[in-house]
Amino acid sequence: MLSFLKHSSINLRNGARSLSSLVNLSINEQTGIAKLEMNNHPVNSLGQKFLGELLVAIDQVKQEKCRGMILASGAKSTFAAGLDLTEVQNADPTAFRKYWYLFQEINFQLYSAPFLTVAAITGHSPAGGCVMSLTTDYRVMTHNPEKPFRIGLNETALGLSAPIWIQSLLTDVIGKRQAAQALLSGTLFTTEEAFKIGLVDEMGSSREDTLSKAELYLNMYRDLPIHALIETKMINRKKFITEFQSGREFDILNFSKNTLSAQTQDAIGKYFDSLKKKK
Ligand code: CO8
Repeated sequence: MLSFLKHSSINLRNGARSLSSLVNLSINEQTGIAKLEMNNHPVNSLGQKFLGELLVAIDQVKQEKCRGMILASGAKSTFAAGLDLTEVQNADPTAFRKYWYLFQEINFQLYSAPFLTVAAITGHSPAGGCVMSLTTDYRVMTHNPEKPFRIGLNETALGLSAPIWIQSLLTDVIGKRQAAQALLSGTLFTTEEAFKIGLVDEMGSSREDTLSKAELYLNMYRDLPIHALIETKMINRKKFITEFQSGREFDILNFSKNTLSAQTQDAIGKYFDSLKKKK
């Protein structure tokens, strides 16, 4: 067994109660709704330090026994840009396994959260950003007709293949046939397209409207007993969680091996260069 899985080398609490500048957590005492805002500017790339801080924040939402949480972004036009490619390029195998463990963990904690969750997707949400939004109970995405935001799993363009648990997250939301096609083509859907196929549940006309709709969704359940909601959600998610846990170690080894292969590293390098050349 991988040693960090056995001994959990990542101490979530670590004595920290105050949050960093990368993560802003506010809790409305009256409604019991937390808003976790990601502020790793410019694009909320999901680097290891940032993921660690998000985990501390989610743990705090649990400790405070919140009813619901909005996962939001403080970035101008991106929800989250996926893994930090500077930490994926030429990574050391041991370090990358820990990185992938952290990425699994953030998604696992969101998916199995003992509170309701909504993603307020106020900008682009490619790759790992899309994965994170898929773990929540509901997705609202800003419709920006002039310059449409996009969401999807574009990993084939980077030479990456989607692990089974990520494929399952997508399949559960948009159906098997549609998910298979989207994964093969690596399509990044506009908000309107994503809404049409059910990848997002609702569209917001602006950042404010998106956040307000996210809150309205959580408030819909205000008068229902939270224990019944959470138990229902857990029953619904149990099969996925069991399969995820039993395949977790294999996924770390396999995804790390594939990602660090010369072929994939080459594709990631070219993709990252093309991002920089865009300017
Ligand atoms: N990692 C590191 N740096 C990044 C990343 C990233 N993922 N994304 C963008 N940046 C950097 C850019 O290089 C740029 O840096 P600089 O200013 O120094 O040149 C800066 O952030 C701003 O980026 P843009 O100018 O591109 O900003 P835009 O607002 O024009 O576009 C986007 C924002 C749409 C988010 C765009 O940056 C983008 O497409 N980024 C890449 C997204 C991506 O493809 N990520 C893949 C990561 S791999 C991953 O998440 C694997 C998930 C799990 C596997 C699932 C299998 C299915």
